[in-house]
Amino acid sequence: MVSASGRVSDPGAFSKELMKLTIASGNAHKIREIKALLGPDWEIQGLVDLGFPEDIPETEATLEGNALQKARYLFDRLGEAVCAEDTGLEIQALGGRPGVHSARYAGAGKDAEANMDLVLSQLQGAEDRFARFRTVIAYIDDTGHSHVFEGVCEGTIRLTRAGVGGFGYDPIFQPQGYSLTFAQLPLEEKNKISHRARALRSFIHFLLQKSS
Ligand code: ITT
Repeated sequence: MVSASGRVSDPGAFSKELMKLTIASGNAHKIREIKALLGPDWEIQGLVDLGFPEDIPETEATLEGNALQKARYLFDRLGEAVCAEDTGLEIQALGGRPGVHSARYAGAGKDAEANMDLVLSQLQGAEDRFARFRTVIAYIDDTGHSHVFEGVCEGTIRLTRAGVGGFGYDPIFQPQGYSLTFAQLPLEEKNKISHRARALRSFIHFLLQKSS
């Protein structure tokens, strides 16, 4: 059951000292979405909050591999439980691309606008516009064991951009069952159905079972 705010964790489900999450991500948009999904009772720290100085390598060939790589890298430096997530936009007509290359699809140093331009040009004239976002969360617990959680959101790639909210590919992605893009939907709406929300929900469910 998804709450009206899209929150993934019931207030009171955890004891206060367990409501902490360290995330190996320097992406402020992701951290903002995760904070909104968990609510104000959680203490969330991203790389910026930690003052973490380095870029964490992402050199694996899969979302799972990259999420585990990022989480393990931070765990090895902090020695405490951490998580990381890797997300990709998988477009059917492009054989699953950009996928694991979503962040730098148009080349190193290019931004979300260039990435969307490339996708739209590659899909010019394409009838099949099916796509899905896939998020993989990797969690390394305090004993060093790893756990992986996945969330998927299906939809289509629009012919042109619409909306100014969200980030990344949101202006061109229309989730199934909606007539608006993620960039047109309020964050609470995206958070009810997004790939990230779904992965986070199964992760939080796992933490809840572990703590009971
Ligand atoms: P971290 O590795 O520091 O977490 P990142 O930006 O490098 O941040 P990813 O490797 O997961 O993140 O890159 C995925 C790219 O996919 C990201 O840069 C966005 O452009 C895009 N993306 C991720 N989540 C998205 C979402 O919810 N909506 C739209 N685009 C998204």
